Amino acid sequence: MSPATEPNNGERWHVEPGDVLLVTDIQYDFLSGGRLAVAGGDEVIPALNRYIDEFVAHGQPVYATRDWHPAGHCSFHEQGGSWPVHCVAGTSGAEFSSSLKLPPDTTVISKATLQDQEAYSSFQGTELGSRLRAAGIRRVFIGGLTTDYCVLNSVKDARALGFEVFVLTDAIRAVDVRPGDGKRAEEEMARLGARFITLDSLSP
Ligand code: VGL
Ligand code: ZN
Repeated sequence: MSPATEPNNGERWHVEPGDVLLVTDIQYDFLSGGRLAVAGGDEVIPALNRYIDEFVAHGQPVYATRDWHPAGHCSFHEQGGSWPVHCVAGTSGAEFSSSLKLPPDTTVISKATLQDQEAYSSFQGTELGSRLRAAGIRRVFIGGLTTDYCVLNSVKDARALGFEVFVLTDAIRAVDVRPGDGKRAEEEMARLGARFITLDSLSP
């Protein structure tokens, strides 16, 4: 890891008013046995559950995004896209993992819902940005799947919208279609001003 993506730089962090936790795409199709299984994807769930506990304990909101494609979405191989069929709205593969302990008042954001448009960012074509603004959010803490697609593109948009961004290094995994994609995504997020944190540096 290059210095900029080294977690924490010795800094501690804690949850404050104005913070949101953005849990990205913890859906069966991205997990082991799924149609677009991400290596190590399941490993982020226990970490995310601990982040969730921390945000709930501080009364701060949790948002969960889901890839939510129509059948025949343009991103599928059959349509000339890059991916196997995955996360088709309403199917079991698109459901959140039952191991993920989302609070009852979680706000769910569905993305990439239009047939002819790929949308890796959770902000693209959704109400996420306006909802976070309306809720007075200043800092976005993002974890989940996948580092090199949804997390990267969501971080880009969050930074462009003026949010501070913290990437949960111990709760993300990459698809790595090309080896090193995840690492390069982390470097790009660092260039954009995102900071990298882990549970280890949570203030006691
Ligand atoms: C994603 C691959 C295909 C993502 C979505 O949300 O990261 N990756 N579709
Ligand atoms: Zn997708």
